[in-house]
Amino acid sequence: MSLKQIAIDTLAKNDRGGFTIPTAGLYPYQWNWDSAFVALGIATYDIDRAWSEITTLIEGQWPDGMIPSIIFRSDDPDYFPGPARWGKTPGAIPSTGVSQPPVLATVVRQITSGPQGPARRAEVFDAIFAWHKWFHDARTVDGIVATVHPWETGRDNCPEWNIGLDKMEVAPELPPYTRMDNKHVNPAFRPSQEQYDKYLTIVHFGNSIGWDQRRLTDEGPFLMADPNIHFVLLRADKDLLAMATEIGKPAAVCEQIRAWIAKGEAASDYLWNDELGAFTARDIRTGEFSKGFSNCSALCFYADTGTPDQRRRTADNLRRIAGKVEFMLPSWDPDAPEFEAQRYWCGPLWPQMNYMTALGLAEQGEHDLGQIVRNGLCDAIEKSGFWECFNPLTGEGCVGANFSWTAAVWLSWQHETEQSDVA
Ligand code: 9WN
Repeated sequence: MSLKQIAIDTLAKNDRGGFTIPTAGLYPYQWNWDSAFVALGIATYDIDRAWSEITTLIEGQWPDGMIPSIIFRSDDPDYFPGPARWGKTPGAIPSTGVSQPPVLATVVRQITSGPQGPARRAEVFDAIFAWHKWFHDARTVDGIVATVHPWETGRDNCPEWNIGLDKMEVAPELPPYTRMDNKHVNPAFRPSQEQYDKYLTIVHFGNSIGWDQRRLTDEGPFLMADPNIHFVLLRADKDLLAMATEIGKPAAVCEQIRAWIAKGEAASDYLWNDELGAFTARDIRTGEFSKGFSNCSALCFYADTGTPDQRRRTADNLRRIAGKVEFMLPSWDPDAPEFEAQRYWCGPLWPQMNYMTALGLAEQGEHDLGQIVRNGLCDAIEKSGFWECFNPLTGEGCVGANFSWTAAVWLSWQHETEQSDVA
């Protein structure tokens, strides 16, 4: 059977009726940015089903505009922390109390180029605008978009977060819990117990303040700036502005988005770690930078931001790293001490990150590097199949098998190749 057919079958098996789970067992719910990438893949063969991935995600939106990281349509004992641990949340459907990188606007713009495009863009525009507004209001500190939880960044145990986590205490009153992730997959691939205690401490705090998002940002135990959220949001704001213009939104709406973009462009510099020649995470309370190049550092190309010198040094880092691994792009710098080739965000390459990085590099004329990043993922998939992430030294699959976003990215690239062959 072709990889294309296996990818389509993988997505069909993970379909739960209008939305798709990342993989059975380990992740039994709808995740935010997973669904956006899934829509990108399904749109290559069934645009109506792709669209429902987006509308079901939006059904989980909170009254304040936030779209949460996980929508809990059921209570599945396979996953922890589930709805009971997150407590009462204000959306129509139980959910987590944090968000995830907002790739939705970019995906919506990309998959709605057909005849139904303008109507579909108009259908979801206000919801996505409200979500971006939430990032710019409730999650912004002094012009910098912040993050309050490593889970919100989508890059759970990346060593970038250690600066913020090291300063945290585990809440003494933290109720006991049993992890489920380690029952599904090899614990050597997953975050440590201490990290989990701290993740749960932030959840405990959020719950104790009734998930007041402004207070969570200002008073929460963890406050860092994430290049992933920053670049993804900046790119998404640009795509939102393009859609606002195309569908004729009022001038005030376009002006608001332009102001967010200007603020975002100015904030890129805040994340520039001159010592490393890379965009890295930063602790907002102390100003301390993280100490490694990650797989979101080069998303400056995807967001079309940064100075020529910052982009040149970023590209130099990519070339250095390409000389260290067989399969680009590792989630953490192989020259940094905390690099671990198999442990989740400490080294493995991640399909959706390669997708965005390769796209940005190609768009900005860095074709050779873009191809290297694209080939890294394609080679790993051809060798091992549709895994959640891959060991960048060997190409072996890590963590969850039969993974939705891996199948979706593969389909999206296959489709692109087929289109260019026809042209
Ligand atoms: C917590 C579903 C999600 C991805 C994240 C990835 C992982 C969850 C976990 O799985 O996070 O949200 O339990 O580890 O880090 O990016 O969206 O695929």
